[in-house]
Amino acid sequence: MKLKNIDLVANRIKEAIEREEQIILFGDSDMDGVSATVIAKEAISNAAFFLNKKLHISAYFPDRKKEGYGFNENVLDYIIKKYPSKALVITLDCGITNFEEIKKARKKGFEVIIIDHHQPVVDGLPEADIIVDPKQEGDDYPFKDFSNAGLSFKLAEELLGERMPSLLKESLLELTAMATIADMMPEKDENIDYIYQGLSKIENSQRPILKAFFTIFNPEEFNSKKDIIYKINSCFNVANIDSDHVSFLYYVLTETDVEAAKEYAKELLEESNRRHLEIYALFDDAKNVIDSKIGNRIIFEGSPNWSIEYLGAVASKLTLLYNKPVFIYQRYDDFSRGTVRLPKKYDAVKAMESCKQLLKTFGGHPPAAGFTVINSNLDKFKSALIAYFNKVDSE
Ligand SMILES: [Mn+2]
Repeated sequence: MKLKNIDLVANRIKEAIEREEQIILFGDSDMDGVSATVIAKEAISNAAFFLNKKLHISAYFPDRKKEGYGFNENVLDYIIKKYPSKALVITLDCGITNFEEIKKARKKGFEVIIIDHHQPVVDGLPEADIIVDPKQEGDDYPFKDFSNAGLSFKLAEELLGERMPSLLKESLLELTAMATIADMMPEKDENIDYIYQGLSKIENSQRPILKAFFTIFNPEEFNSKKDIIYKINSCFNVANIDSDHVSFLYYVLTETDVEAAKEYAKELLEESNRRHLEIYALFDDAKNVIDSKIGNRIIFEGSPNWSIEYLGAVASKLTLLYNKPVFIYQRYDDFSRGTVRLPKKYDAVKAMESCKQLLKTFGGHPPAAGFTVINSNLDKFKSALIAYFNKVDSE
């Protein structure tokens, strides 16, 4: 059994390679999105090598701080300008909720493939040419909880089959394992295999940046190999995107020079330590505010000073501490951008769907999601959420 449409995507990519068409990968800018993009890029490059064709491929990412999540209008305009003669666009770890942008891309003559593991919204699917999403209607594949890197690995298998070189397979599985852990996907079924296989020899990785981290860290300071992976993932948790929409993490993961990779590893570790201090400071600040209103049904707080960059990590810690739904946001002049973490029994996507008319954008997974809301709707949004959670609890 196969994921719905994965064979169609592989065939379309092979055709694009044969015809030497321009392929554009568009990944989300977190560890899973970038890993999914790197895996797709390396698998497609290999397929082109077997077909003895010159490959035209490039990869872009959204600037989460400036543009928000996903395949946004800004980046689309950039692509339209840069590729006037059109291309095959493949979105990874995003796209399934980008109705307008995908419509526009196709109107401009681009072909669009979505490979996304996020939950489609109830209204249906965007008008893409091909969609792979295990959570879409009609996908009977029994396992649903792949990371997007896992979906890219499935694509690699479909593209290369028996011809996938074993070293490439090992290397792609390492990224799949790390992204599965980073995206907090449930460790069951195929995810267990990916993690087991991916981590089994990761300390001797062929990927210079991974090897570099294992050289820097003293294994005695960690309880397990998995703890080292958590640490490396926290170092990879940088969303720096340059003005050409290329992600720093993408450079890092694809760096082939061993010395350059060592420098990257040191730089990332320093940056990660600095970020941890920021997260603790913000967490303390949020805790003070929340403790002054301890009877509240949900945690719904924001501030102009709470950087969206750190809010995901802070929200996770707050949910653990208070065991309540957490909606925290950075407030800008006209709108606020926030992050959501919920205790296990709730679903963030459903919660926001219940009042989506108040929101500019929202998306994510049941336990973790994000939103953008006009400031004049903040109070209404909060009331609607409280009503939603009261209703769910009474059912
Ligand atoms: Mn993801």
